[in-house]
Amino acid sequence: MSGSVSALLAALASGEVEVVDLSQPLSESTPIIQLPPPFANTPGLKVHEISNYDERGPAWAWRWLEIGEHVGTHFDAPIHWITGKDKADLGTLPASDLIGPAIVFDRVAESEADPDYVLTVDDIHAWVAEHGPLPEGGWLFLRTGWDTRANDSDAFLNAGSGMPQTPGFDSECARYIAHDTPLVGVGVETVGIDAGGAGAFDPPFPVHNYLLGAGKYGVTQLANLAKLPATGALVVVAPMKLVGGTGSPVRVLALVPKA
Ligand code: 23J
Ligand code: MN
Repeated sequence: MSGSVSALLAALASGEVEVVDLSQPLSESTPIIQLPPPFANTPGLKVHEISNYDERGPAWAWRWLEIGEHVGTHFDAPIHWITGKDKADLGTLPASDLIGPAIVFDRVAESEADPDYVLTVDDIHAWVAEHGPLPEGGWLFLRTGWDTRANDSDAFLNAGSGMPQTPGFDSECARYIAHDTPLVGVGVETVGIDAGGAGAFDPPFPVHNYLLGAGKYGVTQLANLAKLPATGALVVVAPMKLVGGTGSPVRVLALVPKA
């Protein structure tokens, strides 16, 4: 229906629909995941100047970037994990998967009380009983309040005990979302789509294992989920179209109807 896009544009122009930026600022101090030995770790962002309106380029400024694929608010493609190695990368995934309905689980209080809090299949059933069925092609966002820690790497990674303690999903919930729901992806506020302790889950890193193995997607380090309703927002998830890419920084935008 040609009128539906016009209606959306009118709602954006009038402020009835608001654009909410769900990406964190990306800088050289953006927290990055720290895997334990013997695993290799990713570099964060390093910005190099090419010219800055100077003798290297009198009328222009430009820079080049040194960065890992999995830094800051970023996208996990199916080929990031061995279970998804024959599935899509950033250059091949269908763009239609990158726009869809967003649903939000608010677990701020639970995560504050227990940094190892994990969402379960029962929680999904309870959410469905309250809000209705999980949407086809939808993105499930887990709001934990972790975005308030994003400027403090120690608090964000929360590994003071030796093991990272950050909230996420339990293994059965990850398997359920991957295999038994019409969702295409999950988004979290933490450094990775798996809980901090998920290296010790069965299987290890179950969200990576099941979700990416099912050809679905993950997004990390989201901000501003507090501005989204439980249902009713539309989300645009835009990673780089990087040939062979396992992930990339991503701009995530939500269109939210004013209450
Ligand atoms: C590699 C291994 C384990 C994890 C990760 C990467 C990520 O969190 C990531 O950014 O994909 S948990
Ligand atoms: Mn990643």
